[in-house]
Amino acid sequence: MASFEGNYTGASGLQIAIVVARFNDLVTGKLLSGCLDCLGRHGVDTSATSTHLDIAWVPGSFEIPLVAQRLASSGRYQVVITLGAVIRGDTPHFDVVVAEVSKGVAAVSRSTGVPVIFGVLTTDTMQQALERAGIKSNLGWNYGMQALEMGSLMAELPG
Ligand code: INI
Repeated sequence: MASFEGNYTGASGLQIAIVVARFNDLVTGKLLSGCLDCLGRHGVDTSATSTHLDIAWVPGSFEIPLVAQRLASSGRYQVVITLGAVIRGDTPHFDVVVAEVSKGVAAVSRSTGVPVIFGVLTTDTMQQALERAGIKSNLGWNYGMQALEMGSLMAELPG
């Protein structure tokens, strides 16, 4: 019997891309800070001159899947992290944006074979989003951990 699981020890060897939405950047900027803090403290070079980490900014969460697709299919990255915030109170088309970004990210992951971390907050209010982006906890950190785990797990799996 084989047992496979990811780890957080080889983080400095991973090539990572992050796609961040500018919409609600009060929230997404904090998610990015938390994510970079996590990656940096696990050995990833997060400096401006890093050759292991690239960041792509998109207008809103709706655009995340397209850019994640380009990055994941480039062959350059072992894992892609997506960061966004869709807030129900801000948009009558909340359900449309959420459906597109969630299905889109899952499709990119499956079609490219590259793990794409779904770091898009979907909340009813800005207060709830901020609570998840630093006021109480910062889920950006969790998304960083999940990226490290999935990046290393995929390297372990056969095929
Ligand atoms: N994009 C978000 O990331 N979050 C939102 O809450 C949001 N609202 O409220 O509309 C939002 N809209 C923009 C959308 O993602 C696209 O950028 C836009 O429709 C252009 O395609």
